[in-house]
Amino acid sequence: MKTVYNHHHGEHAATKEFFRGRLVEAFEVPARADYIHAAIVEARLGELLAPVDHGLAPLQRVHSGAYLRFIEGAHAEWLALGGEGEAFPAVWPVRSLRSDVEPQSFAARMGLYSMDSGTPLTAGSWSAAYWGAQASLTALDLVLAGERAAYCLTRPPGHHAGADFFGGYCFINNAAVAAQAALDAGRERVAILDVDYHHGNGTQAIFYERADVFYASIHGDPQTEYPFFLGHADEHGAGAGLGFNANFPLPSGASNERWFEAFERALVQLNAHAPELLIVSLGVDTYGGDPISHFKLDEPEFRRIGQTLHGLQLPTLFLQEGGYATEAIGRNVLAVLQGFEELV
Ligand code: OKS
Ligand code: ZN
Repeated sequence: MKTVYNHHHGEHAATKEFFRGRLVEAFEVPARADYIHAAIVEARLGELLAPVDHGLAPLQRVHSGAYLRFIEGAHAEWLALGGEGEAFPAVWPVRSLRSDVEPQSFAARMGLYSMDSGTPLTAGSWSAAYWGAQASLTALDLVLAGERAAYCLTRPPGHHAGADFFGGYCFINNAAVAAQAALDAGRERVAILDVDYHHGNGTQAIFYERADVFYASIHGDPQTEYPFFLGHADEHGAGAGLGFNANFPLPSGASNERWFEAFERALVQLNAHAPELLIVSLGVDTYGGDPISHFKLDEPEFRRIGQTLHGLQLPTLFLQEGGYATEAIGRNVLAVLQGFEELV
């Protein structure tokens, strides 16, 4: 399998983040992608390619122009106001406050265009996120041209980012950008399967009222797990999209047996939609040793995920999302990809 590697990922390098209200060392660090890169090279998984620049247009198909402009210039604004290091939002337009007027204040716009204080915005965030989206589009091109599968190795991740907000370490929703680009290239039915520990609220929201993208996610129950405010089992889609969204929340600490039960149920629904393309939001924070998550998957289970996905017989695009046990992330990702290729 070929890998498209976002060689700009290291430009997004934060030192600190707010985690449930406390300022801590950042979890979403460049070493994550470096470890995966090393594992792929060492295992000779396949050729590594650089992203081809597809421009802003495919990002604008999913994100609002105002949001993209804000993110591109936000860190420079922060510095111009005397800010240092990474910038965090601190105020949000919650219920009864207006979000239809863009305020002048930088602090206010940080809140308008975000969902949490856990996502540091750094000098290189835009470049890393922009090239991540380009990497996902380049990997999609490989699959549209006939490759059975491709892997997009990128960070920051994407599945929490909505049409006009960042959060959960995500700025550009790479899975949504790729799904929309596949539709724009003539595919009619795309499925996104999100196996990250966290519900992909951004991806769900972007396609919630649409029948051309089916979204399914297996994740920690939002009653106790981030992103808390979306990802419940009763969210089935709305309007034309009713029946095109499927959530499988599991309690924190759920057994591997329960995880695979939910996975199989998600695949039954996915197959019923007869997608022409599968996009996998591949987070490996479901690993038992992950520092911020509470499932128990390990190498054999990651290999089984890959093998099972191979059995769907669909053109498949793997996009990197979460996974914070840095020293184990390479072998966990590799287990999925090698399981898919049945190299093991
Ligand atoms: C900060 C939020 C911490 C959890 C972010 C989860 C990121 C992730 N208060 N998403 O898949 O891995
Ligand atoms: Zn995650």
